[in-house]
Amino acid sequence: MTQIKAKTKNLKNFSTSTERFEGSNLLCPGCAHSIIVREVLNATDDNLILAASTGCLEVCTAVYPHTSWDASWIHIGFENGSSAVAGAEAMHKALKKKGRLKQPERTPKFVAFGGDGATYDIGFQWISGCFERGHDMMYVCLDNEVYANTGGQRSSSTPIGASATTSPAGRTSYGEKRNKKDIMAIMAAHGAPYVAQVAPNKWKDMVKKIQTGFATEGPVFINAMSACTTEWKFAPEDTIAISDLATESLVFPLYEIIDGTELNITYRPKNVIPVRDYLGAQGRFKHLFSKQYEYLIDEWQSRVDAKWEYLQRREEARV
Ligand SMILES: Cc1ncc(C[n+]2csc(CCOP(=O)(O)OP(=O)(O)O)c2C)c(N)n1
Ligand code: SF4
Repeated sequence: MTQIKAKTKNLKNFSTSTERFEGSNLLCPGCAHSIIVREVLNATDDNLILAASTGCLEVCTAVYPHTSWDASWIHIGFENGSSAVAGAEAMHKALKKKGRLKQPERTPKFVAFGGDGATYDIGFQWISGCFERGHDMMYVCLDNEVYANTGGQRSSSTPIGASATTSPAGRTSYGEKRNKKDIMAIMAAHGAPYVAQVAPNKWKDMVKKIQTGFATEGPVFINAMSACTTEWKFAPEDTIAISDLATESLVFPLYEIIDGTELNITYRPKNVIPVRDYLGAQGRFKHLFSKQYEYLIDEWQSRVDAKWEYLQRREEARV
């Protein structure tokens, strides 16, 4: 598990990088998936071997005979983008050992993308297997907290109180009943050399983490908050504003975990804003502002405060 200090690309290098996610796509205007993917791919000049699980990203960027991907790219099942990339990585290693590569010194970066449905739920056992076997790859979860592509069903990433099509809010329900699964803790528990949470509004933080991930030997997990204009119900032009509300309220804290233990908080808002502001900006939480369900907003705040306290203690304790 070798960690190499990453050389951070600056904005100028970044803006002049060859685009490998380009042209048109059918993602909704304002979809954060495309911003994240572009930032991930631009973070390296190395060759790329990519996979995408079924979901908005795959469906909207590879409508035969068109493609937005100017790199080696595969879509296989909803559940196993991770194993496709792990297979390519293993094959590359084997061919190198046999001396059958034309440019053995040029090892590509292996990256799999999946939504939270593909990651937290349906593809989880494949991802876990890849991490247990220690493949040299990066897995990026585009976490929009819902199965967006099939109509907005709840996933185990959907936060409590959100209205989703299979957990709708109404007179007898405040929407999703369970707390979001802590995928960061789960992936870190695999002993992965690098696990990090990123958000597209914090561009520098994100690129630094992606570059650290690319410079790390072994499996890397990135959980990327991906605001979804359609299912979170906000105006397409507000994607970055909503992302700002998420990171400034600490609903979506930015941190990394090295070798399964060392936790570093990478962004501390100067003025932490109330969780209420984040919830109030999205239609999926609209019902929480009714008399009947308002108590949940305080519960939300307490949960976010407790998690922040926990992260700070973990960071301080270095365990
Ligand atoms: C094994 C399997 N089950 C269900 C589906 C149907 N399906 C296609 S995309 C999708 C939802 C994808 O959700 P997510 O992974 O969260 O990505 P998003 O679309 O939100 O980006 C589902 C359920 C499928 N293709 N394969
Ligand atoms: S439904 Fe959401 S995740 Fe899917 S393309 Fe639209 S904004 Fe993006």
